[in-house]
Amino acid sequence: MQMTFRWYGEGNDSVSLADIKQIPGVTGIVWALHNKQAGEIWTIEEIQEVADQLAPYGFNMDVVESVNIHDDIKIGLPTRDQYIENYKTTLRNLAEFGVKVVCYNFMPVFDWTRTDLHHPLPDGSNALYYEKSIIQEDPKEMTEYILKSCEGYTMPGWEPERMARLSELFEAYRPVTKGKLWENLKYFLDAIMPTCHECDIKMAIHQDDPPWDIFGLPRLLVDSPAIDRFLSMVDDPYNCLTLCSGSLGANPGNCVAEIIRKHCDRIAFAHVRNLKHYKNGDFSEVSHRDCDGDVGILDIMKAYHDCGFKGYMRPDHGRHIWGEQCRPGYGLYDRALGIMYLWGCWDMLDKTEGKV
Ligand code: CS2
Ligand code: MN
Repeated sequence: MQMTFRWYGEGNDSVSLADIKQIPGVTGIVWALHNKQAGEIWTIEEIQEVADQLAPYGFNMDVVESVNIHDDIKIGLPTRDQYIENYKTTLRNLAEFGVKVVCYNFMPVFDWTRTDLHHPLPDGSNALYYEKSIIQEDPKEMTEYILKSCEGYTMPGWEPERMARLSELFEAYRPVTKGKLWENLKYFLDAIMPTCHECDIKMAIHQDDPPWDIFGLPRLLVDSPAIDRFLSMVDDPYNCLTLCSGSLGANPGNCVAEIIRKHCDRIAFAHVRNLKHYKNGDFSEVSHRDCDGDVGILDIMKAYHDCGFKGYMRPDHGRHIWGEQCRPGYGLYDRALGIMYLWGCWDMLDKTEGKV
């Protein structure tokens, strides 16, 4: 397993590379060009800038999260072919820098959705929270709340320019049934797989968060049967998963450890985070410690370890603790604690098996 840490880039993150360097065992930075709109080509010069920032710290840049997919590809418009060509060019440019995994998602309109970005927890910290009853018919109110609560940062998938066109976007997605969205995903992957082989880059889809339809929009990657369908639909070793325990785990019916054991060879990137369910369908993000939540962090780590997982891993969202001012879910402190917990599990499993 190779431990990584997500970083939003110089001037775009409260966490510095020097801070990350002091977290034990982190070898790679999960990065992206966050100023690029979906569909734009990432140029060699722009990628070089990030490479130059990481080099002094000895971090690799093997994992990108995310190269976002243009809505026209998800909707299946004739203009998608040009955006797919652009995507291939970006992959070729990334390959020049040794990038190995590209994380992406195929969610219509929104990326992850929460109703409260600073929900108080009993210990005095706060975390991302989803209150089911708030997600009703009209997404406007929730969108406005998210945009004003993100501490001045632009959150991927919630770009104000896109959000300003919300009704237009919903209108464009109207004819896109779940079946159609699957077809459009397959069309995209079939088109780019040869480039992935040529570039030795694995495409790693992130599950939908939360893993159910919201605001009448279809969502695909929601449970184990959907993951089976996805992997067999394009049965190619370069068609992989970013397996996100927190996204899948929002549905108590999903057993993340089982999915790992079934598909470990197709998991290129592991997001490990915990959350706590409430009876009414609400959920709260919590610390990475197994007993603080319900997703089964110990079973998950054991499953990765038993399968000899060699891919990339990162802690996912953290709580906001010790008064840290940061991007919602992406502070330094709780994610660093998360890493130490994940290493604790991993090292002990190594030890038990006589590997260290
Ligand atoms: C989120 C997402 O759960 C997560 O990892 O922070 O924003 C995720 O990065 C994207 O959905 C991946 O494309
Ligand atoms: Mn995730």
